[in-house]
Amino acid sequence: MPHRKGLSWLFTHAITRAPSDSVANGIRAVDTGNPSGAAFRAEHEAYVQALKAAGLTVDVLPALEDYPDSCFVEDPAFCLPEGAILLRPGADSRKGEAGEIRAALANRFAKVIEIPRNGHVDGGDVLMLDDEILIGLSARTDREGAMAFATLLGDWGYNARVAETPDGVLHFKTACSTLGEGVILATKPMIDSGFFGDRKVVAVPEGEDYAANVIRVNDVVLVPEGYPNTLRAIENAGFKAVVLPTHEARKVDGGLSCLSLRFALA
Ligand code: CIR
Repeated sequence: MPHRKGLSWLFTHAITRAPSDSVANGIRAVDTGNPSGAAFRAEHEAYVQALKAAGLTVDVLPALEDYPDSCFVEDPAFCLPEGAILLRPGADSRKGEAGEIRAALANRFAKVIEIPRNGHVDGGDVLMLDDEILIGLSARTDREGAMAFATLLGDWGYNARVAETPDGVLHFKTACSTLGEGVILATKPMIDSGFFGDRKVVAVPEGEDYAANVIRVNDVVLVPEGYPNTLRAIENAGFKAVVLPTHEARKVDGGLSCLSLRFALA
């Protein structure tokens, strides 16, 4: 069942949150040094400007020092045209972030609900396509949470499918993205997984796995700086790219998708 053409890439609004100084304590799998709050805020400002240039109205929420990873607003919520869903992030230090973003969602959506039942889901594990929503199981998203979320999405009329995120990948979307118009960008292990069936997939070139996390926003694809081969592959597939610095976000395993909730309001 097709949901809606452009559901996964035609947007009018975004919600973001400025990075805190406490982001220096953000969670990371491998320590490559602490991000600087000030440098991260400068990168974040460029990100917000790029979303605005792509045509979005952007709400920038104030930094939350109590939550080091709270600028990664994609993880505690999920937005659809019908309403917003507060998720249950899987990392203990991030559990309170859903409550912190509720008011900002209520400002934009008439309907804001909590994911039912138990279990955990991080928004970074949820890949929205135009005709299907994939929920990746990971260290942050367990089967109980994924099934509860899939059931809720089904009740709202969406096709949802639960998939196994390959080992060693933080979030499902760390390793794949929608480029829009039915095309996916993905790392080799994700392609080999067979999740994407016969969809058109652009492969992330060897050694550039971090660049699998991009976002298509209206006419452009936002791509992290420093991955020339992925940039070329995206452009060769016919997409217009805008390159953005993500050096500070990367130190705490963050990418371009994690930094915003994007949605279309009528
Ligand atoms: C975390 O480990 O939760 C943060 N340091 C990074 C979150 C990145 N979010 C995402 O990929 N959706």
